[in-house]
Amino acid sequence: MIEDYQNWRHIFKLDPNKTIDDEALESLCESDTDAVMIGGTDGVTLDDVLNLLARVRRYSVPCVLEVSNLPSITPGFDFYFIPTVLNTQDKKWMIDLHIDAVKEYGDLIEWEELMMEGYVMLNPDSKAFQYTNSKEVTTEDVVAYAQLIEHLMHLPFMYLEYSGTYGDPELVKQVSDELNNTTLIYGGGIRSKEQASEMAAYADVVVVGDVIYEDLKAALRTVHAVKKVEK
Ligand code: 1GP
Repeated sequence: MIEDYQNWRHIFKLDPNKTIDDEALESLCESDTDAVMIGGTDGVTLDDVLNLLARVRRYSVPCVLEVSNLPSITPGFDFYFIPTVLNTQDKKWMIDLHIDAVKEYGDLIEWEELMMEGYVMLNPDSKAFQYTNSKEVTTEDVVAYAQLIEHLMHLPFMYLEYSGTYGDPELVKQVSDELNNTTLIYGGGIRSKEQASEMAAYADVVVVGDVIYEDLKAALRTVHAVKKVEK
């Protein structure tokens, strides 16, 4: 059930700026993953998003747009996940783009389909970190972000974004200990089922991205690895 997003454990994130053949896409959509998320950092165009949406829609898996820019927003997704980057130094990525989007699409928005993700960028070498002009943070900072997200902002999701590199399980555990109502998403550098299980012990949802394009079989193995772990 689509409404069960709070029980999701595993998501495949597809980058509209990368190519994937039909066979690979079918195996991902039928892998027992809980959702396919379409999102990327740069080069995300409406054409590519629409194309991928239409192809994922052949399958019953829920499909989420993680909004990265205004022109590529389109109807037809089950959910729209809206990042707000908490450690950016440019408030464009925290609130300004959101205001622009509401001004442009306000009347068309089905608000119950929108979920905000409190993002913390944790890999300074990643495109996402640099693109959003984020600043480096300590573990203490991240724990404070978690408290803020849960108790003051009441966001549905907190996203620990290690994009491209495997993160620190101890930090993920500490953040997890702070959150009761906010769902914790971990993403970054998962290349094996062992890494997927390790993060699944602490994060509610594990996102698997790049390895899809590098080693599809390894990517597919992460689904079961995550789902068999009790959190
Ligand atoms: C990226 O968090 C996701 O936004 C997944 O990271 O591509 O490193 O798997 P990877």
